[in-house]
Amino acid sequence: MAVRVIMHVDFDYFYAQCEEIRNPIMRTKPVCVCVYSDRGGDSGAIATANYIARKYGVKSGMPISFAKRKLAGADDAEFIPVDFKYYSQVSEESMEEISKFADVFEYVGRDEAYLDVGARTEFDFDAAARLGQQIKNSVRTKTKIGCSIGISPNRMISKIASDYKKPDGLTIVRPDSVDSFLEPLKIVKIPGIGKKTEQKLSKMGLKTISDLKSADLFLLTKEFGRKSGTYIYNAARGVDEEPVKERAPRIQYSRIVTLSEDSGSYEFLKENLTRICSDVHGTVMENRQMFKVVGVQFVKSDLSIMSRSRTLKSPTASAYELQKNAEYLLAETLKSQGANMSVRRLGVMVTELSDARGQSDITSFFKP
Ligand code: DGT
Ligand code: CA
Ligand code: CA
Repeated sequence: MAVRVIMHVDFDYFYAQCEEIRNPIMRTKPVCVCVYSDRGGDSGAIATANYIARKYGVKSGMPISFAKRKLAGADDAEFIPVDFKYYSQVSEESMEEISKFADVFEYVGRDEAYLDVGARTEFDFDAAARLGQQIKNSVRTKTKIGCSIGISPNRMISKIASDYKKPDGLTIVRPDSVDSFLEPLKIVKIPGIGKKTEQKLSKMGLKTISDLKSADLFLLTKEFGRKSGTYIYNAARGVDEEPVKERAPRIQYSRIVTLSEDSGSYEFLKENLTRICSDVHGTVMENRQMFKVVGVQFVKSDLSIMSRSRTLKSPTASAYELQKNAEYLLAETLKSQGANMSVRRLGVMVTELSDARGQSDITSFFKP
């Protein structure tokens, strides 16, 4: 494959930085953005913290009470509840600006994106470095957001590079310095390699990417299966052929189907609703999102349209919550419409999306 120039942009301490932008006095203090659970008090977890709070040892996913203990010595520390709506606005505006600089723009989540910039930089890494700086400047001018950027011949290395020097980083890994960049890094820096895989590799005596290169493909596929083994083997060698795929930010997921017959029967509609919910939930999972609003849409026999929605107490990724709320909306609608409800098409949508990536430890706080 010909050389490519791929950029990964990641906003620094995103939610906490948004809070600093809204209220600049926060810039001088430790700031923790908290997801409070509905159990009250300090129960809940830290979504993220600014770099001042991180110096005290505060980390994403940490219980709030734990972070308060870490910050016991800082009486100016701020604990702010999450405001997903506001962060989404900041994200949308910033992403819109960034996307202007890409040949292909792939939105990944609220605070990150991949850009293929090969054509516009004529495959020149010096030009790409200047473009990276230009992007950082124009996002900062437009929304005040500071970000870190990694530039390399592929997605995997660029993702590692954007995290290499944070905050406000710009790291360029030219094709001829891929090996020297990767080799000293800890294996866990490879995207997709979690703590468990790291531990297993560590037991095999493999700690750095350089160590990992000594493991042959056969051993790795035996240990981790064909797919993961091959991925790990290639990753160690800086090989990743995955293209950047055009993808814009999503604001909702929905699916609507035409029923096998027009109907006003709760049982019949519920059966269909279950199937649609399961489809929508699958898409939400694939994209690793959570939702805060569930909606049900009806196209009636006379082709008039009706929709009802419910806002949940907190974002969730739960299939059960989706189903339960959709059923509630269906029952309510049938009740309010009485006998004259005849449905031709039925749909389910979820919106107010948020990123669920790397948040398995925190989703438990969203559940009763
Ligand atoms: P950094 O390291 O400067 O990029 O810091 P962040 O906070 O931007 O970290 P990143 O990129 O891993 O995550 C982006 C946003 O996603 C972050 O601002 C808040 C959210 N997030 C990250 N980890 C967690 C978590 O464990 N729980 C929750 N609720 N949100 C998280
Ligand atoms: Ca980030
Ligand atoms: Ca990120």
